[in-house]
Amino acid sequence: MLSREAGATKSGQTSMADDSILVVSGGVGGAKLCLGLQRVLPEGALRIIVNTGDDFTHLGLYISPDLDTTLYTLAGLANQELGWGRDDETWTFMRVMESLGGPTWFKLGDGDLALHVERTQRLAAGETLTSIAADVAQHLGIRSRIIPMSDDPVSTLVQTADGVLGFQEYFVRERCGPAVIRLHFQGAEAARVSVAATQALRDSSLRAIVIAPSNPYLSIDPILAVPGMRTALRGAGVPIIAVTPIIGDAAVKGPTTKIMRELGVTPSALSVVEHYRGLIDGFVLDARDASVAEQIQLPVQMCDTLMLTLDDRERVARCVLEFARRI
Ligand code: GDP
Ligand code: FO1
Repeated sequence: MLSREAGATKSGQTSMADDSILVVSGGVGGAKLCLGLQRVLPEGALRIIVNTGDDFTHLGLYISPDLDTTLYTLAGLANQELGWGRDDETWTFMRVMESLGGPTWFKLGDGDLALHVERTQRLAAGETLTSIAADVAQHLGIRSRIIPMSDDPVSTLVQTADGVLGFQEYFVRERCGPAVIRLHFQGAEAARVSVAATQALRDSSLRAIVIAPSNPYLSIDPILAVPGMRTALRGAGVPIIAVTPIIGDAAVKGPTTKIMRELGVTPSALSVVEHYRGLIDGFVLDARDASVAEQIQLPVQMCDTLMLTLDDRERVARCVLEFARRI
């Protein structure tokens, strides 16, 4: 069950998976694990509910960073160096924009631009983000299902001492500099869990839910803020496992521990467990943090969670699947 080694074969367009795994994910950290899972699972077995709280409109274009990081990563097109956007990118558009005195704080590569233009005009024509993501995934040859958390607008707002910032203003323009006082997921109260997410959670093939090693505050909380999402996750009746995004007292990348400190939370894997307590049934802890395993008071799987290489991503994926089978 659940692994390619267990007998599944590569096959055609439709899902051949008898068992499925659903990952709840943000951008770069989540996509690393998703790539590992996609590589070790049978085709079609991976479904991913992705954060859309980072989405915004820039230069008239609808930008969905976590969806696109997931799409590019699973298609093998991701820019590993930047952690966002496409590999082998060119930047003529940005250079010309700069020469015209236009805004350059948020960089759109020439190739990446095509996806934003295509999505923006399809949204304007009435298509849903879900259907566009599924279609783009198919065009990129991705066999996993990439599902936005909602088709309704949810925007993460960051309250800082200097005022409230839109997520990308905080993250990219201000480089996460201002101290976070509070996060607000604007629109979440009225948003509905996407139909595709609900279907994936009700699918009788579902065997486990994995909360990716994503930023709990910026990437996972917006997903959990959509009314009905927590109930749907718990209601799926399968083990929910979170993978630590923290090793020791540090994040592998990004502002996770800075934000934890600013919110008055001790940066540690234990704090991540507390954040998810009541939702999760088990926790994947980094082996370097073995000394805190006993304090977790939930089933724990230890492994080296650092994913630098493709082999690392597959190793962590196998570790998660083995844990899912065990609990
Ligand atoms: P973003 O939306 O692009 O910021 O990406 P995510 O929220 O999905 O991921 C950011 C989180 O991923 C950070 O807290 C990182 O510590 C974590 N992360 C990134 N790479 C790794 C890794 O190799 N191993 C582990 N355990 N966590 C990672
Ligand atoms: N991140 C940056 O740090 N600088 C950028 O100029 C930038 C552009 C960009 C364009 C498209 C896209 O999908 C993502 C982009 N990101 C950029 C990533 C950024 O949006 C964040 O990493 C995520 O929102 C956090 O998940």
